Amino acid sequence: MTCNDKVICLIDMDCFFAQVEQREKPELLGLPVAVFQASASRSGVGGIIALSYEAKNLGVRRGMNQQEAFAVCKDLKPCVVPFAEHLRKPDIQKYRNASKEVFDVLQNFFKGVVVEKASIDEAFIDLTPLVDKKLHEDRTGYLERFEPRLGALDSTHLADGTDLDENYDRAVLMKKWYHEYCKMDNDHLRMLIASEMVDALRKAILDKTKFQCSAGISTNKMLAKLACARHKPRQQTILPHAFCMKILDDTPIGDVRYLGGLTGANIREVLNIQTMGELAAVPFATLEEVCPDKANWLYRTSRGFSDEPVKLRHLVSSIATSKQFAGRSALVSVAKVREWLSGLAKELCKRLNEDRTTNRRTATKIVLSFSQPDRHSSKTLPLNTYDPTNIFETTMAAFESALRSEIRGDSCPSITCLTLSASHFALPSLHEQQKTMSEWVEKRRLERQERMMPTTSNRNPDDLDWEFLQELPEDIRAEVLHERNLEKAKKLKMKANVEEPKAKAPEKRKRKAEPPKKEVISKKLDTFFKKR
Ligand code: DCP
Repeated sequence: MTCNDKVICLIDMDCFFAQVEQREKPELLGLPVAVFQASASRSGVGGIIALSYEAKNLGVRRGMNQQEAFAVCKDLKPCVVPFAEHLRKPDIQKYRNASKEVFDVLQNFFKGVVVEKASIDEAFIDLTPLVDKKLHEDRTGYLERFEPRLGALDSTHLADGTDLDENYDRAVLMKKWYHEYCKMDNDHLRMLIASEMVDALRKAILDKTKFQCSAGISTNKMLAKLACARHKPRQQTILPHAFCMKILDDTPIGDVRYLGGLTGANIREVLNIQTMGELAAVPFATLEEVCPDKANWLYRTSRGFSDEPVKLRHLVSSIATSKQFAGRSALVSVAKVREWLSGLAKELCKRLNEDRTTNRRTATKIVLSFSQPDRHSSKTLPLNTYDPTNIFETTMAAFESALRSEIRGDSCPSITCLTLSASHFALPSLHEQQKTMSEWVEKRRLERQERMMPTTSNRNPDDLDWEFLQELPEDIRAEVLHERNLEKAKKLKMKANVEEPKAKAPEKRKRKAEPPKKEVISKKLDTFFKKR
């Protein structure tokens, strides 16, 4: 049983949506803030989806409605997720944009590591290569240099099982661990090296986005997640593999990655156990009997082993819009389904277009899913256009076709959920890439020209538009600059020739040496597009 030689970190933003609201309205910083879901009900406000730690500490809980929340905390500051443009359903684009800011930092902070987007506010990072490089470069030097810095890791905790005790002293435990384990054992030292890196990363996230986060550092994703949850917010926790049984022993089965749902509930019920420690005590033969397809995985997981790699992923693999119609709000008429599906298609297209602009990719499949009280159905269709009318008509036809025998006039069977999900992204065709780039370059050029209009008279006509230049792809920029330098050199040479009595006619040379600036740029752009 190997695979505990990795160094994996989980970054989890603290009370993410609440932080986004607090950054937008700084007067809410340090106060109990609750983010409520928008709701189509009369009040327009649904349950709580995120809470600042001040609100959590006062006893407000996720899922509470307004009345329940204010009964617990009368000073609660409510924020409500806005409705989408085309539908009376919540629009979380603001939080997605904030998430992108965080992921931009995550992707660029370390060189040569794999970052996996796990959710809107969580990422796994495989730090193994960076940590091993540091360890093997100069182990002794690292330890000598590190010692005075131990105190600086003031938000780092060690999960050894005593870290949740009442008399837990973070600094004392860290110091003891450093002297008794890190100095002697590379498995522990690697965790320490990683914790310095993660500390720096968290500071960079705060610096660039103003958002606070927590982190877990361990030998696999499952343990990193458990570690992260132990000390929140604004903290990071190390869980060396040697201590993982001390943690797993008391960990409820449902707290473990992939065991929070039905699988975990079944295991608890069938084996009549509650914790990972109890699961580890179940003989393999029994696991094989009750859960043959997962026995091996359960056996290893309960002992803190997991091979699940950190996958290179920073883009979502599908984009979906969905709406639930619970209880009496279930849709029972074709007209209502049409209305909602049309709104969902518009909303989906808006997001797909944004995604195409940002990520330069196009979805090629769309799945229509709908739920009825007793069943769930879905239909996968090709996606050839981002036109909302076309998507609506295609998916509506699929819906009507699937329920053909049950639809009577305008009445249809009760629908409790409608979802449109686009996936199977492809990179744009070469032709499309060239078209988009040309359009973009032309648009930017016109914008710049417009902005420069009033001041053109003050400008040296030989000047390049530096702002515009900065936005060009790097290779074109280099070529344009090179061309400009050549021009300058020619001009200087020409000037020298004019001053020399034996120089040739300057007029003729001048015309040859000074091609109009725009021609030079567009020639280079043409070459660029041909190359692509
Ligand atoms: N979220 C949501 N609906 C839920 C759960 C979460 O819309 N049922 C949103 C709001 C959260 C964000 O996702 O801010 C991230 O969820 P987390 O579970 O990571 O919780 P928080 O970041 O809010 O808090 P914590 O600091 O405990 O991670």
